[in-house]
Amino acid sequence: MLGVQAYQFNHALTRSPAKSVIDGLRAGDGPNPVFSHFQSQHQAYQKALEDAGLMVNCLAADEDFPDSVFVEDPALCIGGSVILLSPGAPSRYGEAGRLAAHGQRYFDTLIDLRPRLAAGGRIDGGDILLTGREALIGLSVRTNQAGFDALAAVLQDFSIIARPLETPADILHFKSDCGLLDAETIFCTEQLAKSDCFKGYRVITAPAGDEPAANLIRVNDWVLLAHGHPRSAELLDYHDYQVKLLDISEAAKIDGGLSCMSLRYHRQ
Ligand code: CIR
Repeated sequence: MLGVQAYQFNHALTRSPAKSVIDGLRAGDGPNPVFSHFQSQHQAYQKALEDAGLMVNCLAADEDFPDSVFVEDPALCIGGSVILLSPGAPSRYGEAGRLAAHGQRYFDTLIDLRPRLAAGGRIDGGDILLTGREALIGLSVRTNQAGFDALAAVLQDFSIIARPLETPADILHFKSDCGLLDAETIFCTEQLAKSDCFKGYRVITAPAGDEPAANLIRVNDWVLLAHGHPRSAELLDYHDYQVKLLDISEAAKIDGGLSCMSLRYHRQ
């Protein structure tokens, strides 16, 4: 299907946070991120990807889109290909178009899903978990059935079966609450674990109170985990995963996590 494991990468694409990131979308009415702290946390995040063996290319900040630092949402990578999606939040509609300009430079192939979508079709990368066996896609406030259908058809060309799931209403993105640990294992919140969507996988459940830790990313030999969740870190250590902690408190203020700040991919 991919030729490598779903957590093996040699490249990543990121985008510097814009000053407008302080206006990023958020569910609550919490404080704005502090721009300078966001920048330094983003730099540490990129360094962790490099330390895990990836070549990281960082796009210039795009002030027109406060949430554009979250590059995972307007696109999906399969091997060295990128599929431009159609983000579900109105203020983010234009983000896929901004990525299109970079497609030829950083990826082997660019596929644009947008012309293939039925009217009103929307899908965010944050709702897509590639496991190496299949694509688990959470229908959510950002991803609808038309978005799912269009992507599922494209994934067939990569011999990937897409499975639709329901994202619980209080969760922004499906992957806000889960991450892949290895080909067989998923780390997730208790709420998702109970929903039965990971039938056939080994599931490790985040301790109660550690829900934000569920959005971890496995990158080659490393598991990147949000700082501030020592019980999750211990649990993963117990299961023999090599964990690196990253402070992403500024991204978290606008509902961002670890997965959404990069597109990780594998070029031959
Ligand atoms: C948004 O609401 O779109 C951003 N403030 C956060 C996006 C986080 N993306 C993700 O979890 N995949």
